Amino acid sequence: MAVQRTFSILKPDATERNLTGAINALIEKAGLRIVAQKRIRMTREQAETFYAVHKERPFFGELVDFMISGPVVVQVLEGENAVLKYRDVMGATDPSKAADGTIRKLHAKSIGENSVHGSDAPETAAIEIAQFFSGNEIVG
Ligand code: RTP
Ligand code: MG
Repeated sequence: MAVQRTFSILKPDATERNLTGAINALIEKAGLRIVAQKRIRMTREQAETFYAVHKERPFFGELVDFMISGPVVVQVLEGENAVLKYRDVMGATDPSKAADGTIRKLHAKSIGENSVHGSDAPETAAIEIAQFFSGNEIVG
């Protein structure tokens, strides 16, 4: 399996509780390398574009409001099988269903305020990375 990249967001509920270091430690312990990282405040337009796939879902408005409610940390993670590996480290969307030791089991507040985002496929990872980083900001 070749080295792969995935896109990650530490969501506002994580920055609000000062959990970015604790979450980064879990990411690094899993063998993923943080090859780009910045703390930003997403605009409404950025959040709506990012989650456009969910725009017909009942939780879309709430999700966008949450994602712009505070700072987020956007990241590029690199490693073997990074997309699926990070999904495993994150745990299930609903923290009550997440496996022990996962980021969401340990830290998520609810199905909506669930601390992290990770790309669901290599193709979406490439699109999401390009939305937030230029090539020279990623140092592998
Ligand atoms: P993500 O995209 O953030 O990595 O999370 P995911 O793949 O595990 O979940 P997805 O189905 O893509 O949903 C995106 C985000 O929408 C919020 N959500 N709220 N209230 C609800 O029922 C509900 N369902 C989803 C979560 O913040 C979820 O991560
Ligand atoms: Mg998703």
